[in-house]
Amino acid sequence: MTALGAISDGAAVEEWRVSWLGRRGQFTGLLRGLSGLDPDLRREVGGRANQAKNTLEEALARRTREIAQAELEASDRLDVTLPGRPIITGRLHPTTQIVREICQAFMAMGFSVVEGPEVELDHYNFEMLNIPSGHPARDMWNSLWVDYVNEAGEQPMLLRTHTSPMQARVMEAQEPPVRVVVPGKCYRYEATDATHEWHFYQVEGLAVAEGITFADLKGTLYEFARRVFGEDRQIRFRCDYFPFVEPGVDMSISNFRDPATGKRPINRDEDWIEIMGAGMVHPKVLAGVGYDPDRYTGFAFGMGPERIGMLKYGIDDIRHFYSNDVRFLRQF
Ligand code: FA5
Repeated sequence: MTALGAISDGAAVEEWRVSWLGRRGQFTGLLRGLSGLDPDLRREVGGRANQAKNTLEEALARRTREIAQAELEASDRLDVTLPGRPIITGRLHPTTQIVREICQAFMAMGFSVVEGPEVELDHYNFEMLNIPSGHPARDMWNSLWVDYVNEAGEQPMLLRTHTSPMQARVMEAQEPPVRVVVPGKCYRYEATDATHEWHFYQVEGLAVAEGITFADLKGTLYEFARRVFGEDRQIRFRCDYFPFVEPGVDMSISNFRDPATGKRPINRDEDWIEIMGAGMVHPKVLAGVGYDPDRYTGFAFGMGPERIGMLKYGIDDIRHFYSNDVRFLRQF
C-alpha cells in the first residue's frame, strides 16, 4: 500500500496490480495456498485474506483515479468523455407569451402597441372615463391608493385598476383615426381566488374613426378569438355596464365538456369563462379628450390575458401564474 502511494504514473500502477493482484501475483498466490490448510483455519484465514484483498482493490481504484486526474490536470487536455454540464436556460413567463400572442393577433389587424404608467392619476383611471368621484361605479374597482396627499388635500394617485386610462392618454396625444392595443399590469385591492388575482394583466384595445360601428367591434373580437383559440371554441356576448362605453358588453369563451372525455378546458363547473369587457366608446369620453362625438365613433375593450391563458392551456387556478413555482413555469 505504501508502495502504491509512492507510484505516480499509470504504467507503474499496472505493474503493481499485476505483481499483487494479477493471476500470478503475490496475493493471489497466498489465497491459493489456503487450500492446503486445515478447514477451520482455512475459514478464518480466508475471511481475513478476502478483507485484505478488498482493501487492496479499493486502494488501487482510488490511486488509479488520482493519477488519471493528476495526469489530466498536468496535461492541459480536455476530457471530452466527461458528461457535459447542463445549461439551465430561462424562458418567457406564460403571461408574457400570451400577451405577445394577443398583441400579435391585433397587430395583424392593423393595431399598434403602446404602453402606459402603472402608477396612474385618479384623473385618467376614473375621471376621464366618466367616473367622477362619488360615482357608485368606482366600487367596481377596489383601488390601491398611493400614500401621497397633494396641496388640495386630495390623494390623486393609485395603482391603475385597469388599462382603460390609456384610452384618454392616447386620444389626447393624437387625432383620429386611432387603432391601438395597450398591454400592461393592473392592481386591485381584492381577495384572490381561482380566477382573481390582486395583480394581473390586461390588454386594452381602442379604435376610433368616422363610421365605426358595433359590428366592427364584434368582427374584430371574433377574429381575435379565432386567431388565439382556433375555430372550435364558442364565444358569447352579454350586455354589461361600464360608465365609459354605451352600449357595453362582456365576452366569454366556452368551457364546455368534451363529449369524448367528459373534461372541460378548465376544471371549473362553469360553461362560460368571462375574458373581457367591451363596448362603444361613450360620447362623453370622446368629448372629454376634444374629439367631436358627432363625427367620430369607436369601440374599446379590456381583456385578461391570464384568463385567456387558462382557457387555452387548461390552467385551473390563476394563482399558479405568480406563485413562482418553476415546475409550473417550465411547462410553457
Ligand atoms: C374592466 O377593467 C374594464 N376596464 C374593461 C373595459 C375596457 C370595458 C374597455 C369596456 C371598454 P373588468 O373589471 O370586467 O373590466 O375586467 C376586464 C377583464 O380583466 C376581466 O374580464 C378579466 O379577464 C380581467 N380581470 C379583471 N379582474 C381580474 C382579477 N382580479 N384577476 C384576473 N383577471 C382580472
